[in-house]
Amino acid sequence: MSKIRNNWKLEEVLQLFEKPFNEILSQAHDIHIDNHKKDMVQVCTLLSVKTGGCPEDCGYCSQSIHSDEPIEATPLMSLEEVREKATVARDQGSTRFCMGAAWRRPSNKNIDRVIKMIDVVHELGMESCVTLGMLSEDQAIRLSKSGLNYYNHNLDTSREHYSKVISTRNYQDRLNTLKYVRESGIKVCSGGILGLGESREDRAKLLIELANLEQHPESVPINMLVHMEGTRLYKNEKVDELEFVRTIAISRILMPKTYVRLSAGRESMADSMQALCFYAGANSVFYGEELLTAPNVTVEKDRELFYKLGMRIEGDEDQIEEINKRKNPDIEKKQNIYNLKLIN
Ligand code: SAM
Ligand code: DTB
Ligand code: SF4
Repeated sequence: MSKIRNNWKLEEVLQLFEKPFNEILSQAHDIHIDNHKKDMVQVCTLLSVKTGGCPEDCGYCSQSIHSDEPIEATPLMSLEEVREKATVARDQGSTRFCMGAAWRRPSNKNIDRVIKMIDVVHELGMESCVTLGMLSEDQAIRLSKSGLNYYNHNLDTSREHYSKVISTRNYQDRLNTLKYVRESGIKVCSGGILGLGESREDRAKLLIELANLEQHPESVPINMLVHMEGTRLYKNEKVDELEFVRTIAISRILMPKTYVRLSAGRESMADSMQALCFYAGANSVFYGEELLTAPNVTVEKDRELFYKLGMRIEGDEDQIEEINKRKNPDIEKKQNIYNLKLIN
């Protein structure tokens, strides 16, 4: 079993980045299969329960009022609509449901309303995750008491690069919320985005921030920047695909037991690139047609990809049926497999 460390140094992580591609991939893969079930992927569906109108100025986000083409602001979604969307996600095989709100920080009244939404997700038998911006210590405790499983709060990039991306809050604000979440007993989901104009050193520093937390986040989403029109970073250069895969591999090496989530940006990734990411240790994805405001890969396409790669969805009972059908995969049956849940 791999040793869990919290004392990574910049030089050693930069050395990992310098290693030959195949070497770093096989090192990450070995750690992955030592610590996780092989060929399993966790799927998590996202829902934006309060979209747009956010006062923060994150340079990548279409929901910020500072964007040149800000997305229309909506009020907080009704409980009934959340129930409807969560039911669809559950029926498609999702085991975790993550609700996002475009807030700098939630009001206590809104925390009450989100807690009711969390109850609905649990009634449907899924794990819950929310991402609501900065929290106070009290709010984290209240969410924890509601039984919330995960809180998503990304560090996004290195401490040094942060102010080039966001000026309305600082790194310490982010770390404080992560601390309240951890202390309250909620599991931590925190990761970053590649493509924010950061250097390789910034990528290494982001991973070190996460891996050197007292306890590793249970979940680390690695997002590829989705270039949203009107945002300050819209015209940013694309990140080299192999550099992205390498970053996934190094996340796996630094945090052996964590779920590493291949997050935003999959819609524009080839199957081969996603396959490399899974080999390098990614074992979680966002599942369903939509992220928060941007499109995601369709469920049919994902099922087809998992089938081609021999991967199974964690907690999805239909996978047994899928494996049986796989033993005799003629085209018609394949079609049924990919549409399995959709035709129900
Ligand atoms: N407002 C809350 C916050 O910022 O913590 C929660 C919602 S926010 C949209 C959640 C995360 O989505 C951000 O921290 C960022 O990492 C990611 N994200 C937002 N826009 C993105 C984009 N265009 N491309 C990739 N990731 C993005
Ligand atoms: C995370 O790391 N990525 C998700 C989730 N956490 C909340 C959000 C991705 C957003 C992509 C752009 C959009 O949909 O607006
Ligand atoms: Fe607001 Fe979150 Fe978007 Fe930043 S990433 S502008 S905090 S919704």
